[in-house]
Amino acid sequence: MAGQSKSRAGDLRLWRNARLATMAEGSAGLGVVEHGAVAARDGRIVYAGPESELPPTLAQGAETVDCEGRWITPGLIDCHTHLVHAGNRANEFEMRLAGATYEEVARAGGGIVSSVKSLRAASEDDLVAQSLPRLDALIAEGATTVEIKSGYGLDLENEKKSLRAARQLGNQRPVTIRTTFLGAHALPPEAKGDKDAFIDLVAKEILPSVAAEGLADAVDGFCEGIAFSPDQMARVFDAARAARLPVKLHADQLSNLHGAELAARYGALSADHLEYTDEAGAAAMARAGTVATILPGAYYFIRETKKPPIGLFRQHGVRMAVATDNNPGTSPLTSLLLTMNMAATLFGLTVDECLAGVTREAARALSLLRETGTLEVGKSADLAIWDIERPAELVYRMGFNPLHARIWRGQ
Ligand code: DI6
Ligand code: FE
Repeated sequence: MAGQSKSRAGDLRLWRNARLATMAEGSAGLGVVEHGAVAARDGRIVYAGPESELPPTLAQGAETVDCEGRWITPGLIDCHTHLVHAGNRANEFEMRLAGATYEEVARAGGGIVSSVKSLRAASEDDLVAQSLPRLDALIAEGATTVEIKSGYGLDLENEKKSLRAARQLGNQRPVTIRTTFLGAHALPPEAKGDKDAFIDLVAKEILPSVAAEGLADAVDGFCEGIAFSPDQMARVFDAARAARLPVKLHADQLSNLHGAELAARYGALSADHLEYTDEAGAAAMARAGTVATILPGAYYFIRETKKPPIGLFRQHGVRMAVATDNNPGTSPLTSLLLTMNMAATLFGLTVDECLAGVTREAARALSLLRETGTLEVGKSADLAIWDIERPAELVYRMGFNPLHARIWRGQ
C-alpha cells in the first residue's frame, strides 16, 4: 500500500477557524460565516457553517487544519476555455499592434485557421504537454473545475484528438474537466467556403461520433457573421438534442444575430460573450434559465467598445458567470482573478457578482451545480483558502495571487 493514503472508510477532514464565503443560494450576498468550519468525509462536504454549531462527532477523529482566520471560498470554476490548443498567435498580436486589421491578419494566414493548422500537426501527447502550463496557471489560483472546448480540429480525427487531450489533462491533474464539442467554430480550408456542407458534416457525422464515444459533455458553436448563422447553428443544436447533449453558444459577440434567443430556444446552459445582446435576448435567456457567461478578456484583448448589457441581465434576473475564454486569438488569459478584476472594472460587476460568476454561476453554466460551486452539504469538497482580509481583495488586485491552499475532492 506504499504511497496510498492511509484513509480508512469515513476519511474525515476538518478546516476550522476560517471565514467562509459559502456562495449558497438564498443566503445574502456571499453567504458569509465569520467563525466558520468546513468538514468533509470521503471528499464530500458534510458540514459548512458556524464552528460553534459543528456536531461533535465531526470534530472528533478528523484530520484538522487550523485556517488561522483565512477565508474559504468554493474552488474556482472556469466555465469557458479553449485551453487545448497548439502554438500561439503572438505574431498576429504584433501585426495588430503595427496597425494590421483582422482581415489583413487573416489574409496573411492568421486567425483561427492558423491555430487549426498547428493543432492538426500536433500529436495528442504534444497537445497535452502544451496545454498543461495553462491549466496549471488556473489551478495555481484556486481553480478546481475547468471547461475545455474543441474547435481547432474541425474534422473528425482532430476534434476527437482535442477532446481526448482535454480528458487526459483531467487525469494528469487534480481538477475536474468538462469537455465541450465546438465543431461549428470556423470553416476549415478543405470546406472551400461551403458553410452548409460543413455544418452537415458536423451535425451528421462528427457530433454523433463524438457523442457516441462519450468525449463531450456539451455542444457549443460560434454564431456570428464571420462564423455560422442562427439557422446553421440550429441544425447543430438539433443534432445535439438527438445525442442528448446540452448546448451552449458563442452569441452576439461582434454583432446582434439574436444568438441569445436561439440559445434560449434550445434551453442552452449558457450563452457567452453577449456584447450585442438586446432586451429581447436577455428576457428570453431569463425565461429559459440560460446563464450569461461574461468574457471580459476577449473584450479587452480585441479592444471591443460595446459592453454586454449587464443592466438588462440584472433587470431580467439572468444569472451571470465570468470566465477567461482562454484562447490563442482573442483572450490569451489564464487568470480567473484578473478576469474578475476586468469584469468589475470594465463592465461594473459587483464583487459579489464576480465571485458568484466564478463559483456558483459557473457551476450552473456547466450543469454542475449539484456537484460543486458552493460550500454546501453533499457537494464535492472543492475549496480555495485565501490569505486575504476581505473577499473584495480577490477582485481588486491585479497580478497578485493570495491563494494559500486548494482542496479538490477533499484532498
Ligand atoms: N470567439 C472568440 O472570440 C474565439 N472563438 C470564438 O468563438 C476566437 C478564437 C480564436 O481566434 O482562436
Ligand atoms: Fe470562446
